[in-house]
Amino acid sequence: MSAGFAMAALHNQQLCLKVIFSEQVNFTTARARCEAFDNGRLFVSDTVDKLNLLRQIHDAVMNGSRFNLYVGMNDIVTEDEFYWEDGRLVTEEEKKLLFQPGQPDNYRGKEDCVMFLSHVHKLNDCGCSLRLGYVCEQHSEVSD
Ligand SMILES: [Ca+2]
Ligand SMILES: [Ca+2]
Repeated sequence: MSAGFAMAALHNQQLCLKVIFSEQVNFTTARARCEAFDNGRLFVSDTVDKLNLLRQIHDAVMNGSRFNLYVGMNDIVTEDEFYWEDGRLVTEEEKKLLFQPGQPDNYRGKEDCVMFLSHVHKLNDCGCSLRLGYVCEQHSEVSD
């Protein structure tokens, strides 16, 4: 595991996460930063349990501050066709469970990236040029 990653166990799964808020960057930079770690990518936060875990880690490291964080999902290629960073299409069920009610709304036609809203621990689609913190994971599986 690279420096700064925290290991967490969720059911039978080991997660290796790093929340970065010391810099606020756009989506492209956040993604590149995560991919620079061994087996790194933006966090595929595809269950409610993972969002709750992210909230716990966020609250533990933020010391009362709040930062919205880029996670590993976007609809950059085709509007309203969201993909996880592992290449999997986001299902309608996942959207319903993980997004804040009323989201994703592609507000002003310009929201193709996704952030973790730290105050409600749900997702919201947002502009990719917003400067935010981000959360990376180190995954063990081979992705292609
Ligand atoms: Ca969009
Ligand atoms: Ca939105």
